[in-house]
Amino acid sequence: MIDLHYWPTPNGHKITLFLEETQTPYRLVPVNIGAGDQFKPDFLKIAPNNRMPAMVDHEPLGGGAPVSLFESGAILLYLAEKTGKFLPTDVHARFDALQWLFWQVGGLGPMAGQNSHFTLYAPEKLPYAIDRYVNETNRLYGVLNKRLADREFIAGSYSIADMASYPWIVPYKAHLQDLEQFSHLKRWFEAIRARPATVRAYAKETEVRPENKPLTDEARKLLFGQTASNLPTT
Ligand SMILES: N[C@@H](CCC(=O)N[C@@H](CS)C(=O)NCC(=O)O)C(=O)O
Repeated sequence: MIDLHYWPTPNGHKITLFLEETQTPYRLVPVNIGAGDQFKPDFLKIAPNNRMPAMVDHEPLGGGAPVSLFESGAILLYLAEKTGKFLPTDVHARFDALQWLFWQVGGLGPMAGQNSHFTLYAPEKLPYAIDRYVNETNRLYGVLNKRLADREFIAGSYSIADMASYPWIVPYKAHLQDLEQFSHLKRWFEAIRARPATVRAYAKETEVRPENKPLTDEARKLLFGQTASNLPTT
């Protein structure tokens, strides 16, 4: 059985997308990041970066001790290797998919995340910061749109590269982006949204968070006031 330490955010959805596509049995362990669960000592043993998702596979291939992982890209790669699905084995196709997986975790995710921070959450609306991240998100949407001009999915067939990027396009309105300007991206987005596994993955949201309430002041402090002092020293 796999334990998925999860909260329904874009990075959390990446992993439920994979698990639902492959119908892999898993148990959701909620990590309420607005309540500070990411700082609990047991969670930090699995995820020293105090971010979810994290995963513990109690039945790794070949047996042995459980495999415990943090970072969504590492988790997707592990699951693809374990199941033999959604990542090609041919060296060219495999690294074609992996470079786009890394593009998402190093580019689209962090930039769109800062976009949301400055447009939605920052107490002051700072035009420089908003322009910087809205424009960078726009550029990245454009890169993905171009990539999808001559192929159905990012690496040809549906893969972990698509599962990593899709949840970061879902909030396109909040990112102040217009999908009509990105016709190939829009076609890809709608195709993934219609997959039964995508519908099941996004339905997991209400299992752990029946109501999506606005952030409280306490949650804001927890999420946006972090320094090294939030982490235990031992
Ligand atoms: N690079 C990480 C990013 C994970 C991440 O930023 N997770 C956020 C939610 S989307 C989180 O756990 N935030 C908790 C916090 O900020 O304390 C990954 O891809 O797994």
